[in-house]
Amino acid sequence: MSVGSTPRPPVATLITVAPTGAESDQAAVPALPVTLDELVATAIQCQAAGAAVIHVHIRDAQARPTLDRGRLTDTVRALRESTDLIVQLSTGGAVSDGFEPRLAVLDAAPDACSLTCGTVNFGDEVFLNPWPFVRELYARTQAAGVVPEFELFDLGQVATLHRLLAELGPPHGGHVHCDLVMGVPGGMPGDAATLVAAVAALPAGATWSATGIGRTSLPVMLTALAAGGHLRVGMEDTLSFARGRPVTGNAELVARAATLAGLAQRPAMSPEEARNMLGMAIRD
Ligand code: KMH
Ligand code: ZN
Repeated sequence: MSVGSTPRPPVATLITVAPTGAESDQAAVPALPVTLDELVATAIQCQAAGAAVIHVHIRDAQARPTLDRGRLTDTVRALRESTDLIVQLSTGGAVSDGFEPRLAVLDAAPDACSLTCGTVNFGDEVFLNPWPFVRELYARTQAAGVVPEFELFDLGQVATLHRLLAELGPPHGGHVHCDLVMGVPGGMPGDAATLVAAVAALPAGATWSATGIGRTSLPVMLTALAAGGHLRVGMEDTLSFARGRPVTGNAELVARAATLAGLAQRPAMSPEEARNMLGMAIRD
């Protein structure tokens, strides 16, 4: 039997950690990192466990989600001082955040940012991303030299990604990298058939990771590895490590992802390898 026509998957796996998010409350989830010190400590542990990118939401002094510019700038600086991780700020924020503060996230000069390509029901709420906002945010990433990660919650958003690229051209760095966010109540389901359909619709040459929310975390991770994709894990997306066993910290989610990637013969990528893949300059 010949395997000559089977395409080779990428050699290594990019692991992104999303440690905090905007939805969980530290009072209910004590292991959630909400202060800058907690976030930096988490980042150091997650890099050691195999992460190359950190997707960042921050909190205020009361541990509520915030897009405060000073805090975002301090966060980018602190993460750069303490780790080699690619710092990706969330422009999604919380569902209650307005468009202007979300656009202003770029003023904190991160390496990268998330860029969701359309509106999606989000549990009982709505995560608003109308076309004019998506277009404006993308144009600002190009002007600011920030590498966007296209967050795709459903297949319609893949069509919007194609429209963005057709109208405004390639992203800063020239490489398209996407994250399939699967299993959000209101978005695409976190299963193998949906992942395969979404990947088939992506622009040619794009790389992608996948994130399974809640109990879809493991099936999405295993499918993504099998399909040649990269991984995002973290307490933004998953609070249970296994049935009846809460996550004790982000590093154990990264460590599990790195173990599975290693078993798939696609070990975790270093931050420098990730920068190369994403078309980013190597940091001094
Ligand atoms: N917190 C969600 C409403 C992103 O970070 O870009 C949006 C979100 C996506 O988490
Ligand atoms: Zn996020």
